[in-house]
Amino acid sequence: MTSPTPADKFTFGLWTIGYNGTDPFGGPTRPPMDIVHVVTKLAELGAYGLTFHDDDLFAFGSTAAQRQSQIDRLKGALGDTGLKVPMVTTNLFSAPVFKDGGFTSNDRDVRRYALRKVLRQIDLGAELGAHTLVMWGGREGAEYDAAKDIRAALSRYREGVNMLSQYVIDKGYDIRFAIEPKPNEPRGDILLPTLGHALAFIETLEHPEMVGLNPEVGHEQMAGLNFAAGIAQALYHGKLFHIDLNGQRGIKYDQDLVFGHGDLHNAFALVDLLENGGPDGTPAYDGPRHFDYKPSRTEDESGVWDSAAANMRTYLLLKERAAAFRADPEVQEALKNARVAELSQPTLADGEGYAELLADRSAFEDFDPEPYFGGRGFGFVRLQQLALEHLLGAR
Ligand SMILES: [Mn+2]
Repeated sequence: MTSPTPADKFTFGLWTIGYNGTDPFGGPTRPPMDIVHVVTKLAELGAYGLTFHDDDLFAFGSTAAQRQSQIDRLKGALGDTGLKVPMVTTNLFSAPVFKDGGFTSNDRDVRRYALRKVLRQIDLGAELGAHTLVMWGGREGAEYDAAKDIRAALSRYREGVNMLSQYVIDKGYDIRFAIEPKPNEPRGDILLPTLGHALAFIETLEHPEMVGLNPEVGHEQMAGLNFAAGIAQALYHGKLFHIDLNGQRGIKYDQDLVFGHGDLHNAFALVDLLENGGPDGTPAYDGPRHFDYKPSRTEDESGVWDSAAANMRTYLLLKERAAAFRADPEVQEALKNARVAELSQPTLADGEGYAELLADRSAFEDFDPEPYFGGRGFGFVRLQQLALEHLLGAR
C-alpha cells in the first residue's frame, strides 16, 4: 500500500526535482537534469504526472526551434512512459523583466508581455492535455507602500485573469485556473497573500467558476495558519482545484521540505481530510496530489530521487494511518463523545425562524447553562491523543 502507482495521482513540478541547489547565498550544487531522464525516473518511481513552467522546459529567451525541440522531447518521453501533464504554469518571476511583477508590474509594456507569455503557455498546456493552469504571482507585490497602488494592482490582476478566462472559453479548452497564494518571498508583501484573500478576489472576476485555488502547505504555514483548516474552507467554497504538498517548519523562509518533514500532525489531518473527508468517508478531493518541494542543496542526484520517493511514501503512510484512525472503535467513540457529528445538525429546526426560536422557552428561559461549569467536557484532548497514537503507529 505504500508503494506508489499512477492511480495515486502523484505529480511533481519539473522545477522541484530539477532544482539545482541555488539559494540567495550560494550557487548550484547539482548539474541540470535532462527532461527525458526526469520523465523516465518519475515513471519508474510510480508517479502519475509532471507539471512545469514554460521556462523549466525551455530557457527564457529560447528560439522557436529550441522551444519546439524541448516540447518534442517531452512528448516523446510522455508517450514512452505514459506519464501525464495535468497542470502547467507560467514563469512570471525569474527573468529580470518581471522584477516588479507580471500582471501587476507598474510598467504597462511588461504587463502586456506577461499576458502574451501566459497565453502561449495555455496553448501548450491544452496541447498536452492539462486541465489546470496555476498562477503563482510571486513577484506580484511590493516592498514599499508608496511604490504600489494595491487597488490598481488588483484591478490589473482581475483584468488579466478575465482576459485569460475569455481566451480559454473562446478556444474551447477544458482548462481552469488555480491561484496559488503566498504571503511573502520573493516580494516583501505579495498580493493575495493567503487563500482567504484569494477566495475574496475570485468572487470579483467575470468567470469566478473558472478560477479556484492551488494552496501550498508551506505558504499558509509561513503566515502561521493551519493548512488543513484552510483546505477545509477551500473545499467548502468548491475551490480546491489543485494542491501543492510540501513541508515547512514554522514562520520563516519558504523551506519547501518533503511532505511531512514539517508539521507532521497537520499533514496527518490534511491527508485524513483529503482521503476521508468526503460524503460517507470517501475522498474529498480527486485531483492530483502535487508535490512542490525542493530537494535540499546538500543532496546529490540519488538524494533527489530519494526525496521524491519520500514525498509519495509519506503521503501513503499517512493515508494508511488515517484509515486506521477512522476504523478504530475507540476513535469512533471519542468522536461521538466529542459530538463532532452533531455540528452537522442545523441549529434551527425545519421551518423554524427567529419567531419560533423566541417562542421556544427551552432555548433560553428554561435553559440551564450552570451544569456546563465543571460538567461534561468534550474530550477533544483524548481524541487528539488517539490521532497521535495512530500517527506514531502505536495503535
Ligand atoms: Mn514553497
